[in-house]
Amino acid sequence: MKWSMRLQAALVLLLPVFLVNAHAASRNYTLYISAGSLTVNGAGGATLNAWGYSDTSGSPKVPGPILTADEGDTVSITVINNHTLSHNFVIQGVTTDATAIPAGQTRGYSFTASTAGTYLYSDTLNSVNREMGMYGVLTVAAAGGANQAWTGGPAFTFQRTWVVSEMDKPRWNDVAGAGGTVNTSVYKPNYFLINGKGGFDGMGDAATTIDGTVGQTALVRIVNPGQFAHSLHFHGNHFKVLTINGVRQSSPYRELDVINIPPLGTADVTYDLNQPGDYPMHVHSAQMETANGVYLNGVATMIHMQ
Ligand SMILES: [Cu+2]
Repeated sequence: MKWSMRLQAALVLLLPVFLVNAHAASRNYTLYISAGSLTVNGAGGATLNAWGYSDTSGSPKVPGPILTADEGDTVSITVINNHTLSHNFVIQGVTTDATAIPAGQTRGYSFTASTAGTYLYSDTLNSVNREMGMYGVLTVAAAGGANQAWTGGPAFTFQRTWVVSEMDKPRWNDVAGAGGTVNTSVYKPNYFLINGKGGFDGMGDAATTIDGTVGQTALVRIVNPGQFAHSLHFHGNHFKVLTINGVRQSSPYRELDVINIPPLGTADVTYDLNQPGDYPMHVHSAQMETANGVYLNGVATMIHMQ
């Protein structure tokens, strides 16, 4: 092959890469707000009244679906309120329109995903709406979808998103679900969730567990839409703290084995898979390892290294 032909072939191969990077995509999402239920299985488990966002009409998801975009993408989100109460939709640090969406109404949101990171979306009208399950996560990847925490930032092999939260079934979910008025001065949550799951469900959930081979790095995006702080303890290895509440930390990154995420807080950490074995990740509060006071349940997952 002549050099000119080789050059031409190389250019043809490279062209799509440049096109992908040069042209940000448009992302369109539709979220439906509805009332339904959330079942926590296992010891002390129960079915709770819940409200939430979903990508399908019918029943809520707790948490809502993970919305994704790459840095530079244009994102359009349509929120359809199929519930009997007003709600809203705010992506913390990204959107500012907190207008209530009345029952039966629809509202649109549009923005450019300008900064890679992890963002909480929720209903900000009142704490009851959020407690009932109205929250989820937007993840913005590095430009072009690169496996980097941000463009040019620390690299990872795969990622997980952990949403940690709590619910007070007798005082909040039962009351709000029955159309009553919650006395918000008393909050004694008795259900503790990771990605809407408790105990063995969270420990066995493929979308939640860190599962890979030695030498890989997991990016873990942690979001707390709850009203209690959650202290997450990783066994097996320390992790590096890359961001706290969207603020990028500087290298060398702090290495910890416990991270405390306050209400409405977020953090991105990387976890290097360094030794074969199976290790837990749980919260360092005994109460949060229960469901309705019964052990073992609550916020937990597993780290599997091969
Ligand atoms: Cu521990």
